[in-house]
Amino acid sequence: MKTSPETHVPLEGYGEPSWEEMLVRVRTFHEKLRKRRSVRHFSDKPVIKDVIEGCVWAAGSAPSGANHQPWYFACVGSPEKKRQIRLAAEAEERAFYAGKAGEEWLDALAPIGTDAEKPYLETAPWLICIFAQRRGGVDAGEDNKNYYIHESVGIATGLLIAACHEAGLATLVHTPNPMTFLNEICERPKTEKPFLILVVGHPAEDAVVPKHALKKKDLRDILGFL
Ligand code: IYR
Repeated sequence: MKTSPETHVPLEGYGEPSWEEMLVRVRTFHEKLRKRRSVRHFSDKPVIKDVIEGCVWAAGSAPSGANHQPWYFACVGSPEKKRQIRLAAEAEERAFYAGKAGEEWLDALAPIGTDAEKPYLETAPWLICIFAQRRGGVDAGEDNKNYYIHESVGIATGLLIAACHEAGLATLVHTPNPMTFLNEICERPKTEKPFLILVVGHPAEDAVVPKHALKKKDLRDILGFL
C-alpha cells in the first residue's frame, strides 16, 4: 500500500467504542431496521424536497468502484411524469402478469398479492429513479470507464432505503422490466441504465403488508463463522 501526505489524510470519525457499547449500538440499529417494510399503499401527503435531498446525499456517501460513484438519482415529483411512469410501468407489468413471468415466478409472488395495477406510482409524492452509469468519473464531465457498477449502485440504493427509513418514510423497490422508458421520462442519456425505482412517501393510513414477508431467515441460515 503506497501512501503519502500528498495523496492521503488521517482517518477520522471512528473512535473505539467498548464491546458493550458496540452491542447496544448494533442492536438498536437492527431494531430500527427490522421495522422497515416494503409498502404498497401510499398516502398522497407531500414530503419536502429537502428530506429527499438529504436521503440521496446519504446514499451518495456509499463506497463505489474506484470512487467513481456511478449513480444518478432522478427524483420525480411532477404529477405528469409520475403518470407517464405509471402508464409505462403498468404496460410492462400487464405482459409480466399475463404470462411473461412464467408460472414459478407468479407462484412466488402470489402470497404478496401484487398485480399489474400500480396506483402508488402516482399516489406517492416521490419516485426516485436510480440510474447506473457505464462511464463517468468523480468529477462532472469525466468520461472514464466505471467499475463494479451494479455492486456500487446496489450498495448506494441500500443506504438510500436505510436513510428514507431513518427519516420516517416508507419505501418500495419497484422494478418494471424492461425500464428503458425511464431514460426519456427522466431526461437521462442512453448510456445510463435504469437500475430501479424507489417509491418514497408516507404510508396510507389503512396500509397493509403481506404476512409472508414478515418472516426473515433465521440467523443460523444466513451466517457462518469460519
Ligand atoms: N415487478 C413486478 C413483479 C414483482 C417481482 C418481484 I421478484 C417482487 O418481489 C414483487 C413484484 C411488480 O412490481 O409487480
